[in-house]
Amino acid sequence: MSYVDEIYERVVTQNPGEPEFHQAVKEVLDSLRLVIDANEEKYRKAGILERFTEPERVISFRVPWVDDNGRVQVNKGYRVQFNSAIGAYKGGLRFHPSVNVSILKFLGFEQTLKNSLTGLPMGGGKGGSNFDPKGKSDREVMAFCQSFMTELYRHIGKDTDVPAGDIGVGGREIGFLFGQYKRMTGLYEGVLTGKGLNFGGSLVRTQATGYGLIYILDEMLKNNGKELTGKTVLVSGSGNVAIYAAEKAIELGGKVVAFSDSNGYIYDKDGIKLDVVKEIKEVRRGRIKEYVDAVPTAVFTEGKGIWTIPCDIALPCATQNELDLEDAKTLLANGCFAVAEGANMPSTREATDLFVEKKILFMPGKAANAGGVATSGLEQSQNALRMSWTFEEVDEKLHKIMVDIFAKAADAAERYGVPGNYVTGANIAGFEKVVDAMLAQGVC
Ligand code: NDP
Ligand code: 2IT
Repeated sequence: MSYVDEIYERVVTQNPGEPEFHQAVKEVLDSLRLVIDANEEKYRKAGILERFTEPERVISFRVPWVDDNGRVQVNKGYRVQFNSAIGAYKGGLRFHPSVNVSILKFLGFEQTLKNSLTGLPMGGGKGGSNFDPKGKSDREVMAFCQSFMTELYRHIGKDTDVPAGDIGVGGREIGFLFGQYKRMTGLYEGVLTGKGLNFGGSLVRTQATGYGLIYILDEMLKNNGKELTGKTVLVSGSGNVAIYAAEKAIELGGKVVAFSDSNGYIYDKDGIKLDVVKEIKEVRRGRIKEYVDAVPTAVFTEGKGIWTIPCDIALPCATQNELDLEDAKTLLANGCFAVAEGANMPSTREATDLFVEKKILFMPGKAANAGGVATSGLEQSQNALRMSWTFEEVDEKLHKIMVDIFAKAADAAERYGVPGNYVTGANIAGFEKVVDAMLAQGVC
């Protein structure tokens, strides 16, 4: 049996009931076959894949907090410290009722490769809780965050593990978490990224994932003789990534006609008015269906179905496995020629395979959404320097990092004889750096 197949079986057997983790490992290992086969003896002897697919540490803890009725609630808290070969653990925290070990391991595994692609010295980690911030008061969110950090603080630090935001964790939550870390440790340090601008946050971090997604999309289009101007764009989700992807896409001449959330999707044939979406989502923390109250010519449809809207470019920016094989077929049938993933693993394996087979322009999440963590890395640099750069300085660095990631993925795809396959290219380019570091550091 090949080393790849052997390791995949081992991962499935040793991590039962973790479908998202299995899915992420399989996709990556399958696309690394060429590299692994070429180095099989060396990698086997060093147990590279056994180590690469096993998190260095999974921390799990109880998070008790008191709700507004005076009742004690208990949630699960986790931090997965996946791989520290090229730097201290780095990755977001997700607060969503679906959070479990499988999802956090898939995210930590992907993060390791993503962080490698940025070219910055960051290892991979991810954490979170099954806490649902929806419908909670600010005081309840604070109580939860303080309790979460009261456990987490002993496992993190500016040179050991630096969490940030993800689904359900934005500026408000990072602020509460930072305050509690400072209180527990007495340290004022860059232990979290995505902080407020007046306490160590970086300009552009809020916009970074969405802007970065459009920078790499634009680069991919240009390199293939296409452009964003005049193209119809679908954006799923309506959170941090979705909003700023749409903002930059519109700035570059694209026409964004749809957004969604877990209740349904809106279609505005005249082009989404982003200030309306921002008011609903960023100010009122409302639902996307409220858009049609402000823009009566737009239509809200309950449930899934955003990918049935005809488009040129699709940007899934909500969550894992939100775009399946049927959706992929529909997009292709409607003439969609480019997909860039703002979310982590939003396309199912079958959907991804179809996009690659049909040779549309497809940029996988670990490359396409790396602008967020890259800008977190820039926030860490500014904190270490006790300085802050201007918006233009950070934005320029982000742009360059995204262009470089495109070049790395394109180059690795060429080198391994699959030009234009950025899935394989991104996985190989991310993996090479991590594996070289693991080999150099011996058995650890
Ligand atoms: P937010 O919490 O700001 O927004 C998430 C959006 O996705 C919301 O509109 C939410 O709808 C929707 N959504 C989440 N879960 C589901 C679900 N199970 N079904 C349907 N809709 C869902 O998160 P972000 O924008 O930060 O994250 C979006 C994606 O981007 C995630 O995959 C995340 O891992 C990834 N990402 C984020 C980065 C960042 O810097 N924030 C960096 C790189 C990747 P609702 O409000 O109804 O739940
Ligand atoms: O998935 C991701 O890359 C993030 N949620 C951002 C992580 C970070 O450390 O900024």
